[in-house]
Amino acid sequence: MNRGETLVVVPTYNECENLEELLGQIRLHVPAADVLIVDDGSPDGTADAARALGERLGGVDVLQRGRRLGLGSAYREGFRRGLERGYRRLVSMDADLSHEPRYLPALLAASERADLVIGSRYLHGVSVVNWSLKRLALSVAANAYARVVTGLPVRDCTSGFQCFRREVLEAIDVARLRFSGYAFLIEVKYRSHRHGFRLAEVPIIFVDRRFGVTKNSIANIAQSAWAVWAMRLRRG
Ligand SMILES: Nc1nc2c(ncn2[C@@H]2O[C@H](COP(=O)(O)OP(=O)(O)OP(=O)(O)O)[C@@H](O)[C@H]2O)c(=O)[nH]1
Ligand SMILES: [Mg+2]
Repeated sequence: MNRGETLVVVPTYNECENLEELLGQIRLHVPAADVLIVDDGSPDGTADAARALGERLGGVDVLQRGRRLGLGSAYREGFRRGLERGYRRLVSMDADLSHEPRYLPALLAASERADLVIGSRYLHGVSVVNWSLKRLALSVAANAYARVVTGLPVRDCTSGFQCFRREVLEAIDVARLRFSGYAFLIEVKYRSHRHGFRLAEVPIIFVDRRFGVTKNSIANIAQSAWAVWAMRLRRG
């Protein structure tokens, strides 16, 4: 992989405690990849920490926004910047190390044969560590529901660990995606599939966050429940 070819986009809100390990591991496993942190004015100083680590490691850019605008919006802006700068592959991943950077080489390798590669928790049974039974049941049920409603041929419809070829993001017109949270993650996959792109999954072991607090909410899940119907009925 050449420098300037792959950009890893990481949305952050109060992820200061996870940044050093995250950026160090990305550098270790995919030394040529650049990173874009999209921070929404985290009160814990995530953006400053990212800049300081970036000076040490190189290849780390910070897109700082004034206030919390949501995961979907962070990805829309991050992807737009990545496309403007000419990257051929754009990766989405969480900052809390649930998406371990050691899987990045497998994601990138699979993207030689697929247009959108998904790091999947549900490819071979369930590979999630440290979730309560309740949370696991909710995620499995939400995935089954999303799969049935949208007809998406993937096991993990809500995964945020993905590698897009730039053509996919150009074709689905990222700026026009409407949803946020989990619904956004389903929407990018759905629209990619509807455009006829090849989707592939690679297995990952998803580990619950050790540091920091969740930004997930019941409202996010509830919004996604109707959003999948909106996607299907719009047939976009
Ligand atoms: N820029 C930005 N990032 C966000 C926002 N909400 C969440 N994130 C980031 O999106 C990623 C996923 O959020 P998480 O809180 O880990 O969501 P989750 O994985 O469903 O839940 P837990 O891991 O249990 O906390 C993390 O890197 C967050 O910091 C937001 O409004 N703006
Ligand atoms: Mg998380």
